[in-house]
Amino acid sequence: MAVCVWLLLVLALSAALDIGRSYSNNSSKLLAVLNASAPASEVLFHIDVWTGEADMAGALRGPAASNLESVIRSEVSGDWKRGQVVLQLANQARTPELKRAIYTGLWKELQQTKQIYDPLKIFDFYDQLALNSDVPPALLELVHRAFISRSAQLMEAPFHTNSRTATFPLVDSLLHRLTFSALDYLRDILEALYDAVLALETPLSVVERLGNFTGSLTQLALANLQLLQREELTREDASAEVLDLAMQDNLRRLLEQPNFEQEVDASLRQQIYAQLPLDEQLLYTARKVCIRNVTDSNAYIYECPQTYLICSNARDPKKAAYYVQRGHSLNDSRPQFAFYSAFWRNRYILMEPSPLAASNATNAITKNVYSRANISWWRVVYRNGGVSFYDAATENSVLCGGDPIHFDGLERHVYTRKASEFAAHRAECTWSVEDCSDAA
Ligand SMILES: *[C@@H]1O[C@H](CO)[C@@H](O)[C@H](O)[C@H]1NC(C)=O
Ligand SMILES: *[C@@H]1O[C@H](CO)[C@@H](O)[C@H](O)[C@H]1NC(C)=O
Ligand SMILES: *[C@@H]1O[C@H](CO)[C@@H](O)[C@H](O)[C@H]1NC(C)=O
Ligand SMILES: *[C@@H]1O[C@H](CO)[C@@H](O)[C@H](O)[C@H]1NC(C)=O
Ligand SMILES: *[C@@H]1O[C@H](CO)[C@@H](O)[C@H](O)[C@H]1NC(C)=O
Ligand SMILES: *[C@@H]1O[C@H](CO)[C@@H](O)[C@H](O)[C@H]1NC(C)=O
Ligand SMILES: *[C@@H]1O[C@H](CO)[C@@H](O)[C@H](O)[C@H]1NC(C)=O
Ligand SMILES: CC(=O)N[C@H]1CO[C@H](CO)[C@@H](O)[C@@H]1O
Repeated sequence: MAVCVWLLLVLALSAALDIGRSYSNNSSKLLAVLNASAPASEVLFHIDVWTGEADMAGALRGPAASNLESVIRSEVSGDWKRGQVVLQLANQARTPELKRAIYTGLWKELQQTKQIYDPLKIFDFYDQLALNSDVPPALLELVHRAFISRSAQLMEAPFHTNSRTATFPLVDSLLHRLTFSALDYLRDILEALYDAVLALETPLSVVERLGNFTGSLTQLALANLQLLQREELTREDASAEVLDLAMQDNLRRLLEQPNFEQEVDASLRQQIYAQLPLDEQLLYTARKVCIRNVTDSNAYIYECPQTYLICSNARDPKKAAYYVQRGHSLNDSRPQFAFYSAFWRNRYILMEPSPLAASNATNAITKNVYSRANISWWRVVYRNGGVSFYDAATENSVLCGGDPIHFDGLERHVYTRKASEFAAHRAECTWSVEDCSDAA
């Protein structure tokens, strides 16, 4: 893009320009130009910002001609901070044309400094520029693009390391700075970032590295969702399942943050939940759920026919629907859930402590799951094909059912096993969650 602008500027500047208050510099060449005392003195500026022909043209015109570009150059003199002064000085320019010429010349000069590699510097400049009137939209766009691409470049670094413990303070501070800005900036940066890293690294590695990013919960939510939408990740191939699991790990780590619900807005949260397996999703989104046997669609858990124990019973949404209460463990903030039924006189599914869980006994069960008025928290673990429920207090017991040996007539009791024996009793201890929000 070669913009060659000849400006014949008549600077009709009044003698008294009210400057010098906001910056204490009185030896500014630019200021001297802008402060030209003679009213209607003609100052010829040749600006050829993109091709750098200015100097030559200026030289041809002789030393008498003022060359805005070289004035700005001497003003900036390789120091990014001096750009601030020029920005302020630009406000003193009497004509919009001159202002625009100064902004454009300034950007050209700033690009010569080493600081141009620092996206935060560009961002600050962009912010300040955007506050001014008369900035050419094309220039703003250019600075914006420079900011986006430098940011993306910086953020690439963590994706090209094998270490999962390396830290990237510059990336952290960039993300921190971005928390004060519209999410659109981050969206643009992520797009450029993923273009680059997905060309060089495997999708799995990109997902894993993103899992180690530190940023605000909203930023991380956005970054994961945006990565999920990439075509590179939706390809069906052998690694698809591994990739899904890694992605779900990332999302779960976000859900485990106690502030997730307060910090991340509802629409973003819904998009995150939607990426989880259905059983898991419902625990976050449904008002009421039913819990049933994965393979037997006529075995739902609720109060037994004759006792206050919990049984596997025939399908009956009215009886099986439990309100989901969501909480976070005090220990480590991970999500935990309680199941409460209005139908069963406002009782919860409660597990009493099991002495078995701490003992040496193997292959033993405890019937310690009741319908009780006290709240009882469960930790839910998601595994292929279903979910498992552990007592949140100790995580030493897991909810199981379905073995007729432990039934008692009409009472098809559920029971708990030692958590360490889950693998040996997978089918007995894996459940399915259904949406029963509409159950009366
Ligand atoms: C410029 O500023 C310095 C110190 O701030 C002062 O001593 C000097 O007189 C000033 N010069 C003019 C021309 O105002
Ligand atoms: C600006 O113009 C005024 C009046 O002509 C003059 O006194 C002052 O020294 C000028 N300042 C600069 C920095 O040239
Ligand atoms: C990076 O992620 C992995 C996998 O979740 C985790 O084990 C590791 O602790 C994380 N490293 C840091 C520095 O957070
Ligand atoms: C549990 O096992 C340990 C060693 O395996 C043994 O020393 C201990 O006596 C056992 N406790 C019970 C209650 O059987
Ligand atoms: C139920 O909660 C009440 C009040 O918090 C408490 O006093 C009681 O011991 C609890 N009962 C059980 C079985 O945990
Ligand atoms: C929670 O913390 C307490 C006290 O530090 C500890 O005894 C208990 O085992 C922890 N529970 C879990 C599930 O980690
Ligand atoms: C589900 O039903 C099957 C078949 O009856 C049984 O083997 C299994 O233990 C049951 N699982 C649960 C969690 O109830
Ligand atoms: C902040 C700044 O640029 N100050 C300069 C103002 O001009 C004096 C000379 O008058 C310089 O020495 C300062 O560096």
